[in-house]
Amino acid sequence: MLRILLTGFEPFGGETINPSMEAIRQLDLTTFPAEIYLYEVPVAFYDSSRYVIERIHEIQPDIIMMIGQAGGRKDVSIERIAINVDDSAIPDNNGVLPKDDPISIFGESAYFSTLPIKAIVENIRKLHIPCHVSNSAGTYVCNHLFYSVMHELHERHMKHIKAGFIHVPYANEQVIHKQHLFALEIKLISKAIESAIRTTIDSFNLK
Ligand code: PCA
Repeated sequence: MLRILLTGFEPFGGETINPSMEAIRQLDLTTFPAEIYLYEVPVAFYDSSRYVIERIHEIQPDIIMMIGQAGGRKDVSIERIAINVDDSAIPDNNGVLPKDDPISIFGESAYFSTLPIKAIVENIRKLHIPCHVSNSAGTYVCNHLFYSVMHELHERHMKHIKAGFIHVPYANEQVIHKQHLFALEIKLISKAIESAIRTTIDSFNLK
C-alpha cells in the first residue's frame, strides 16, 4: 500500500483557522487506496522543515503533499517550483523575519514539484473548482518548507518520492470582515485536495 505524508499548517497572521488544515481534517482517510499520515505543521521557518523532514525519515512515504493557505488568491494553486530564498514581510509564529536569506547555501536555486501538476489541475477543474498551476509559492514559510523538503529528497537520494505543494485560498469564514477577497467553502477545498491525492495515486500506479 502506498504511504502518503499529507501536511497542513497551523493558523498565522492573526487568523484563527488555517483552511489547509481544516480541509485535510475533513477528508475521510479510510476511502483512499493508501495509508495517509496527516500532520499540522508550525508556521515557523526552521521548525516547519525540521518537523516535516523528521516525519519523512520516520514514515518513508511514497508521496508527500504539503498544503498551505494563500489568502487573496482566487484559485487552488498547484505550485510548480520552490526557490532558494527566505524573504518575509511578516514574522513567522516564532518571530523570525528573514530578509533575502538563502535557504541552503549550497543548494540548487530551485526545485520543481514532482507531482503530476497538470493532471491535478485538470481533475480539480472537472469538479468546477477554480485551479491553476502557480509559478511562485512566495518566499514565506510555505516556500521554505517546499524547498527544504525537495532539497532533502535530492540530497538523500530519495528522488523516487513524489512531492509537491498546493496553496489554497481563504475559507469563507475568514473573509466575512474583509472586503473583496476571494474565498471557498472548506468542503470544496477538501474536495480539491482529495482529487489531487487521487490523481497522484493514479499517476503512481500507472508507472
Ligand atoms: N501559508 C503561508 C505559511 C503557512 C501557510 O498556510 C505561506 O504561504 O507561506
